[in-house]
Amino acid sequence: MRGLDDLQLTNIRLEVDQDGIAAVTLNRPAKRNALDLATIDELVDIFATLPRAGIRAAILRANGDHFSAGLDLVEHHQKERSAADFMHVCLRWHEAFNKMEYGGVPIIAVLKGAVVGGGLELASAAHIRVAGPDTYFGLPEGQRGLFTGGGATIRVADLIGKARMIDMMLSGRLYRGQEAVDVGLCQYLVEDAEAKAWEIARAAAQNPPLSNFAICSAISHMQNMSALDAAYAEAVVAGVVNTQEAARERLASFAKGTAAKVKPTG
Ligand code: 1HE
Repeated sequence: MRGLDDLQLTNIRLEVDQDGIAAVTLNRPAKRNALDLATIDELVDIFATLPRAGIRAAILRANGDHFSAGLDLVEHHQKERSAADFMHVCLRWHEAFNKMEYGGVPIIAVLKGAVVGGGLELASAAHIRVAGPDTYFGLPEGQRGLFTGGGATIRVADLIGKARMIDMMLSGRLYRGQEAVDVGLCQYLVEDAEAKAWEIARAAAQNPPLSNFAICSAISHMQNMSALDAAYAEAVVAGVVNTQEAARERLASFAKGTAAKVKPTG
């Protein structure tokens, strides 16, 4: 099985720190981190590998002033793709983003500048979105004569509801600031998004990996099920997770009164 050291990366940088937290950095700032097929291939490889490499959490960040300008429009234009060609491109995007959403490793996205089109589709496959003050969100597909192909109809509609998504696509409406938080495009709006994302990742990395695996895969799977099947699956997952050794140790500590209490600080 291929490991992190076997990955061939050009458009994305990957670093792992001593706590097992991976920093995944989009690294095409001259092209505003537009997502060409090579970048999508690298995302597939990275997010297929992280879960089995013992990674505790991942930060998804970008070099330059913008998180991502979405689909590489120049590549798409130059390749003169057929409908079948582009369908296969989209399937590859889905492969990458599904590996992120269902992989079981917590992914925290650090957002700045443009988070538009496919860039928003990428951000919405992360589990937590942290935005800096200059972040803005858009779905300019309509203006470009395009349609979303990287899962926005599922994930962005899930975050903000279909009426807002349709408005963004028809009118070109951009969201930023507190309004972006209020509608659900991001959960945090902070001065230093990078620092906040690391703080969240370090907190998440303290949880037992099996708990994080369930949180970062089971909830998404269960949303695709009927309530009856989801309740069944939840019971099965809880059966496995809630009887793990790490849970026994933590509950023993709680029973002794030595575990941290759940109370607001400050
Ligand atoms: C690109 C792309 C791109 C920039 N594909 N090359 N996405 C969009 O419609 C957004 C298109 N981009 C923009 O509106 C602007 O570039 C930004 C607001 C993001 C940034 O503006 P700015 O002034 O900082 O940069 P720039 O001068 O526009 O671009 C710098 C370079 O990046 C330039 O290349 P250069 O070789 O001439 O220097 C641009 O061509 C290049 N660049 N964005 C390719 N997107 C699965 S379906 C998903 C459908 C979608 O994602 S639709 C949304 C597409």
